[in-house]
Amino acid sequence: MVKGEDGHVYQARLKGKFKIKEITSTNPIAVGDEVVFEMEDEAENRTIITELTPRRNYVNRISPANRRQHHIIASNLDQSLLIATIKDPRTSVGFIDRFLVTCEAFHIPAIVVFNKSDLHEEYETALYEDRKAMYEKVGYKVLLTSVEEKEGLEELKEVLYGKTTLISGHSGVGKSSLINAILEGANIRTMEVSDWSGKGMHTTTFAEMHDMPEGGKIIDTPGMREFAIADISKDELSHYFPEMKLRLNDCQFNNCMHINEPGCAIKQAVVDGEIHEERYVSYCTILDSIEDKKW
Ligand SMILES: Nc1nc2c(ncn2[C@@H]2O[C@H](COP(=O)(O)OP(=O)(O)OP(=O)(O)O)[C@@H](O)[C@H]2O)c(=O)[nH]1
Ligand SMILES: [Mg+2]
Ligand SMILES: [Zn+2]
Repeated sequence: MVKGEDGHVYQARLKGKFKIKEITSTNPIAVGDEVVFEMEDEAENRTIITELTPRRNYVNRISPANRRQHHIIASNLDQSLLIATIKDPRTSVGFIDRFLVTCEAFHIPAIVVFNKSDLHEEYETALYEDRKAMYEKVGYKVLLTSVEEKEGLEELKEVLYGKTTLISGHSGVGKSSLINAILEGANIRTMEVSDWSGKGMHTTTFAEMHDMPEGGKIIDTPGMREFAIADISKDELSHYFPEMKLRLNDCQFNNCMHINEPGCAIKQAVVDGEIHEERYVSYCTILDSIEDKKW
């Protein structure tokens, strides 16, 4: 679907050449792309996309279907919001960090939103406070919301106002519910409460951009089970952890990978409690997962 400058929504298909041109991506056109299109069949509201305007930026990941290709999640973004939950489902720090690293690499400001605060009891509240402190310390904005109890929605609205925002996260964290709560009358399909099994079901099946009446665009996406980082090499990874980036010059070796080199300022900062251990574990896990193509 494309939206014209006239505000109308049209059915669109790609001109043949698009399908072969960009073979490294599973989707030649992503939500957020700006395109040129021509009317193909006015009566049936069908158009043809003839040109893709160069992307200002985008977020991608390794395609879950084909590890040799990447999948463009969305393009031309001002910011991205990761919707996480402490409970039902649980979002791991590893998942959050892989998403944040990707946003850093593409220079897209990221915000972490913890939804379903109404489910928090003592244990979850403590865990949330810990996560919040951990991410705020490295410079990320953290919000707490509940669609159920209408908590934090005004603050969320303020963050979204006037910007193009990607909303991502696991399936079932409440991405579509949050967007519905913010856009009166949006009526996006969400999971029936009775259907909630905690696993394997996706209610949103394709990415869709919604206009905010006050200005701004929100992109709802299908839940991701995994987030595998694409296009980042081992030696640049630490640059995408803000708390590591600012200490890189303090390592004894300028090619330090911060694993077992002597005089490593990063490991020292972990020992001193200045870098959160869980963030360092994420770094090591991601480093391990990157296949270096250089040799
Ligand atoms: N308790 C509670 N439940 C919520 C909250 N927000 C959403 N839910 C419920 O969580 C379930 C999943 O919500 P969705 O909005 O469909 O989740 P989604 O992230 O869009 O999921 P996908 O489209 O599959 O990626 C639904 O049953 C919602 O009613 C919340 O703040 N508190
Ligand atoms: Mg959804
Ligand atoms: Zn080091």
